[in-house]
Amino acid sequence: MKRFFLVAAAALSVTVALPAAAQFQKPEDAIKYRKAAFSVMATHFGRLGAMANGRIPFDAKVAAENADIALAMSKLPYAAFPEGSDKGDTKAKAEIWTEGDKFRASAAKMQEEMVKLNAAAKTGSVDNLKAAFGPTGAACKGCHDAYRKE
Ligand code: ASC
Repeated sequence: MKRFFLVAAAALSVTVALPAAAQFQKPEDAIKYRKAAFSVMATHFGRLGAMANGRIPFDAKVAAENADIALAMSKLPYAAFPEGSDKGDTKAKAEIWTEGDKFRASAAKMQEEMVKLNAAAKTGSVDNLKAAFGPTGAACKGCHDAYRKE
């Protein structure tokens, strides 16, 4: 039994360590996956924005919950840009693959801002949330302007 678990654990670690492209059977699977992650991120980021902008009342617990989901989603999309996934139902620009380092830096910037936004949301202060929301949105926009087609 112990041996079974060791083998299962080893198999799992191999799966996790596979390169991003190998995790998707087809380019359209990667496209669907990254769009889903961005969509969930946008939904929960948007709820934080509604609180930051006073469109809905600030609630510290709700802010923390939304910030956790947005943060978790921010980590997911970038394993889902394998070569060949520039074609199909996607607005991804070719530059994602021709200037990969810049693209990844732009993604990392958003992820850093999302960590700060998460921390801000958890202070329980709407002013902290407001201060962190703008830079995070700017990081989203920076990547969209450079790497997303209209
Ligand atoms: C959002 C959302 C984005 C970003 C971006 C910021 O709420 O869904 O993609 O903010 O529009 O400019």
